[in-house]
Amino acid sequence: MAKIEDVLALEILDSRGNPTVEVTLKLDNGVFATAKVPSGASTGEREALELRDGDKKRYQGKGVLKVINNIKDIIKPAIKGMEPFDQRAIDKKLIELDGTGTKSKLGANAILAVSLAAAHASAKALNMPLYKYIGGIDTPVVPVPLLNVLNGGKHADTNVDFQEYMIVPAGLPSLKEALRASAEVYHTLKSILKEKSLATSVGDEGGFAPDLKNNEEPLQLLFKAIEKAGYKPGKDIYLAIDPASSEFYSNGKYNLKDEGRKLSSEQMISLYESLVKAYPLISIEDGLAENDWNGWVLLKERLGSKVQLVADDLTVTNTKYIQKALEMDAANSVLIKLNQIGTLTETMESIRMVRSNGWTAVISHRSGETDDTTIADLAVAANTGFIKTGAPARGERVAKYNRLLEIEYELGKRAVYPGMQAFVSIQ
Ligand code: 2PG
Ligand code: MG
Repeated sequence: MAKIEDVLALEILDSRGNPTVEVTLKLDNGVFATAKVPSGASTGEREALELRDGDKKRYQGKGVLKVINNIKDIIKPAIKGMEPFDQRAIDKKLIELDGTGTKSKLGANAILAVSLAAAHASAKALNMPLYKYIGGIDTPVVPVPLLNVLNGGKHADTNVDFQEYMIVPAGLPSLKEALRASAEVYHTLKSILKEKSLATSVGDEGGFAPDLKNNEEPLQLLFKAIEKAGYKPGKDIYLAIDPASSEFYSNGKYNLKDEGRKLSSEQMISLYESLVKAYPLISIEDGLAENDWNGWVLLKERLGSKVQLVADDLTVTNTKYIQKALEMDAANSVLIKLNQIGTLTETMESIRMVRSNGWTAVISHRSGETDDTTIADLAVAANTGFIKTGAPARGERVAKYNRLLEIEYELGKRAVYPGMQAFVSIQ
C-alpha cells in the first residue's frame, strides 16, 4: 500500500484576491494530488477557525504563512508514512494535533487542505474519479444546482439586503439541459438589466449586482427572465434565496434597509410567506439568524411543508448543531460546507446525520473560491441531490459546473438527474 511521503504547502490566491492554502500530497509510489481551500465572507460565528496571520504589512493581515508553517512543521512529520486511504485515521490525527474544538491552533484551512489532498491522492493512486473513490458503486445521482444569479448583501455593494437570489432548474431532464437553461436565463437577465439601464457588473459569486428598489425586485426580475428565456417559472425553473439574515440581525431584530424598519422573527416569517405566495420560491436558506433558534422553529411550523428551509450559519456543518436543529425541528435541510468543519470525515458524518433524518443536504461553495472542484465530486459521492455553486459565470464557479458535466457524461445512461424528487424533505 502506498504511503504519504511528502506534504507541500503553498500560499495562493482565491477569487477575491485574498490568500488561501494549497496542499500537494506526494505518495511514495510517485502519485501526487492537490487541494485548495475556499473562504467565506458571511461566516457563521460557530464555524471552525480560518487562521490568518494578522500581519498588516502583508495582504492587509490576511496572509496564511502561519498556516503554511503549521502544515510543514507540525502536520507533515505527523502524517508522513501514513496510508492516504485511511481518511478516518488521517482526519483523526489532524484533529488531535490541533487539540482545540474549533481547529484554531493549526487552522481549519490547514487541516482541510491536507484532509482533501489525502482523498485526491488516494483516488489517483487507485485510478478512480474522486466521486467514485468517496461514494463507491452507488453514485449515479448528479445534483440539482442552485445558481446564484443575482447578488446582494455582503457579496455586493448595493442596497439589496438579501445575499443570494437563485434559480433552480429542477424541471429539466438532465444536468446538461438544466445548465443550458440556467445559462440562457442568466443571459436573458443581463439583457433585461441592460434595458432598464441597471448595472450588469457581477458580485463575488458571479451573479449580477444591480442597485434595486427593494428585496423583492430581484424575484420579479428572475421570474421575467425565466419566462423571456422560454421557460416556465414554477415548472421548469424555480426560485431560491439565501438572505444570510445573521448579517442584518441585531438585538433580536432584522434590520432591513429596503423596509426602512426593523422586523421581528414573526414579521420576517410573514414576509417570506407573502413571497412564497407570489413566486415559485422553493428554498430559503438562513431565512432567520444563527442565534434565533425559536424563530427557526416557528419558520419550520409555518413554511416547512412547502419550502426547503436550509440551515447554514445555524448549523455550520457541525453534528453538534445539526443534532440540536433536528431535536428542535428547526429546519428541513442543511447546507454543507467543508471548511465550516474542516475535515472530509466530519463533513461526511454531518451529511449522514442530515440524510438519515429525512432532511436534505445541499453541498455548497464559499464566496471566496479557487478552481478546486472537490465539491462537485462530493455532491455526487454523497448522493445529496443538490449543489449550490454560484452563477454560470466566473472561472471558479464554472469549474464546478464543468466538472459535474464531465461526471454526468462519464456516467452516461446510468446518470440520474433527480429534479423535483430531490426535494424529499418537503414531499
Ligand atoms: C453562504 C455562502 C456561500 P459565504 O452564505 O451560503 O454562498 O457565502 O461563503 O460568504 O459564507
Ligand atoms: Mg448561506
